[in-house]
Amino acid sequence: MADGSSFYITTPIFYVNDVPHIGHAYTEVAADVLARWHRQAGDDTWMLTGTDEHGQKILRTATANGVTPQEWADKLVAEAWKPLLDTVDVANDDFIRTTDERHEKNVQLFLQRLYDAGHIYTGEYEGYYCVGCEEYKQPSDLVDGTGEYEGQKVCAIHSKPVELLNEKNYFFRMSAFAEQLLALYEERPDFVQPESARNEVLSFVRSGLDDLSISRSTFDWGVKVPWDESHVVYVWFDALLNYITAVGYGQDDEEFARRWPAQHIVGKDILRFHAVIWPAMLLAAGLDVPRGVFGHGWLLVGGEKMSKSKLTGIAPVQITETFGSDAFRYYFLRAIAFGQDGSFSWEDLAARYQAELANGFGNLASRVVAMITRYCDGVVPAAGATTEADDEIRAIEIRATEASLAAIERLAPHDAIAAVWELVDALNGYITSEEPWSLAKDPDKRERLETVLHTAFRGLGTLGVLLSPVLPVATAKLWTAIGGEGSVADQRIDRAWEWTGGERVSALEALFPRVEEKSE
Ligand code: ME8
Repeated sequence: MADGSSFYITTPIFYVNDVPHIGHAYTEVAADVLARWHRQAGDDTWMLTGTDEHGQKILRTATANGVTPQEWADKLVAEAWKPLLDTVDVANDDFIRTTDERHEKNVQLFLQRLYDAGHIYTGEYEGYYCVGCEEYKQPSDLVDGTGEYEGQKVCAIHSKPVELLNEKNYFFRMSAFAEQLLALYEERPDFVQPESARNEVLSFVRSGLDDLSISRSTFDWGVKVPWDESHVVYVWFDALLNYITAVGYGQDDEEFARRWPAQHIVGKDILRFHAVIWPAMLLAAGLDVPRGVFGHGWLLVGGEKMSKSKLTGIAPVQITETFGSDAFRYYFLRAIAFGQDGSFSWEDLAARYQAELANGFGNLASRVVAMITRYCDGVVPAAGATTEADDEIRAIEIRATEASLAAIERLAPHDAIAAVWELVDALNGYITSEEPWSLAKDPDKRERLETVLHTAFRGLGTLGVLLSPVLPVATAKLWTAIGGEGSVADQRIDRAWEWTGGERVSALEALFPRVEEKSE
């Protein structure tokens, strides 16, 4: 990090069968915060997100709504999935749709190459298929249904019955890559994170890999198999390829070499696709495997995964219209250790908003700007002789900068935010104990007052830079008020503590206003 090296990060591409809920927004925000941090550290950063539009699930939804799958996908992308990015302030560099020509044509190219190299054969398969997961299930993946599905076996994730399918399909000889995959997990212990995800993948591959059915012939909503147009490509095989078709695979070798391989951020529900099937596909094609696969936890409702199909989804705007997008971003990344499950609660969100954002960071910013306005006519004072307390603030600025970068490097945004919050708390404590309002009453203490305000002001600027990836809206307002140059999002985060500041402050509205006032 911080040496201009390439950093390519992706989210899953989301099914357009329905509108997004806060679980999808959580993935977007996590990837975006990591991308923004890397971008501000000077890395050649690229963030990709997008939509998964083929397959039976989308076809059925479109048919049930009386439109073609393409019409359905166009509508959902325009009305729901692209707007989600604005709702939670995601600064993605690209958005890929699996119906893009750049994608479809290079899925065919990839498949043809695998076919020509002998990795694909014709076979027959019978098994239980979950349309929700778009995946054949093993009997061990199924559980007993309840309620209307009493007496039937259902998918453990979707709680809906599976369908017995028997098809003559094309198969990818995935089993041939089991040894290479195990060697990869061994050689690169960070390839699959967190540890629990790595263990799950290891035991899955150790128990033996089957070949993978990669085409379907009972419906035609998908990319055509190039040598047999009566088949379409299996939706997952198609979807995984987005990560390379979006960065020039098959059409721009220079771009592809510049970006690939990627760090994938996915929910733990789709870990096997990313940590087993996808690297096997890449190995077969002679391409580099991903930089890594991180499986984050689920947002739970009543102890179960929040889901569209179970109608437990909360729309992201329900949160952002009251608390703002910064609070959404902060809350989910701070409250949930990345990699673990978390339960959302309005009480917890409101409490953290008030204590940490409004009283912690927002109030600090207002106080410092107000005191410089009041005691120094808005002109940032120079520092005089420093004390141990001032030096301690400087030491914490350095620590917060370094510790947060190190946390981002190990994909731990919750630790990065906690490291920065040490500075928020230290600055609040510093102001409380230095009491600038008392110093201001005594003309003999003018130099000390100016040193304290200078130190607090510099600390605030450092905080603005460090928090810009998480709180882009609030830090942009702060940056203007403290006379920072350019845009805060363009400031080098690895040098945040070196910030020497603007010359004047200007009015600063409350960064995190009281929620009651806003909703009135
Ligand atoms: O699986 N908590 O798409 P999808 C946290 N198209 N994250 C959640 C979540 C929850 N309750 N619910 C969903 C697909 N997610 C495929 C992916 S990639 C080549 C193809 C997030 O629309 C999480 O990131 O079902 C999960 O992996 C993703 O949404 C699944 O989205």
